[in-house]
Amino acid sequence: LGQRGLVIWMYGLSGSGKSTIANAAERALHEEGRFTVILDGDNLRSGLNANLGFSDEDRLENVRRVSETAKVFAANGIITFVSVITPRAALRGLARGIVGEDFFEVYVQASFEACAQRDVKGLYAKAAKGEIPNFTGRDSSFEVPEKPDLLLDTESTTVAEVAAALLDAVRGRISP
Ligand code: GGZ
Repeated sequence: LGQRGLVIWMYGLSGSGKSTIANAAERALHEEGRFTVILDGDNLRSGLNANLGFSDEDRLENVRRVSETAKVFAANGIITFVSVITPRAALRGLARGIVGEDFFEVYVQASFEACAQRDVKGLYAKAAKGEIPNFTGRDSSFEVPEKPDLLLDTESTTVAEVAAALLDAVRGRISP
C-alpha cells in the first residue's frame, strides 16, 4: 500500500458535524490517491450494531465494536475516520486502548443549542417532545474532553476550513 494507517476518532454531539468533516477530509485524501474508510455510528447502527440502543452499556459495546473494526482497517494501512458521539472520557479511553498508537482523537465542538438549531435530522425536536430516550446532551450526558489531540469548532468555522485543519494535523502521521 505504501501508506500508514491511522484511526481518526471524531466525536461530539449529534449534528456537531463529525460525518460532514470526515466526508470532506476523505474526498481530499482520495484526490491524493490515499485509501480511506468512514465508520459512522448512525450507519453502523443499522447493521453491525443493530442490536444496540443508547444505554450506557450499549454505548460502551458500540464503541468497543467500532474500535475493533477501526483497528483492523488501520492495521491494513487504511486511513480510518470514525464518527461516533463517544460521549464519555471512559469511552474515548476504551477506544484508544483498543486501537493503540495509531489513534488520533478529534473533538468536534458545537454547543447543544447550535446542534438543536441545525437539527438536520429532526432529532432535537423529537427529543424535546420526549420521543427519544437517553438523548445525548439532554437525558444522557456528554463529557467535554480536557485535552483532545485536536479540537474543531464548527460553530465559527466552515467545513472546508475545519477539514483543512484536520488534514494539516494528521499529515505527519500518514506520510509518505
Ligand atoms: C444520541 C442518537 C440517539 C440518542 C438516535 N442519543 O446525528 P446522528 O443521529 O446521525 O448520530 C446520532 C447517532 C448516535 O450514535 P453513536 O453510535 O454515534 O452514539 S454513541 O457513541 O453514544 O454510542 C443520532 C442517532 O444515532 N441517535 N438516538 N438517544 N444520538
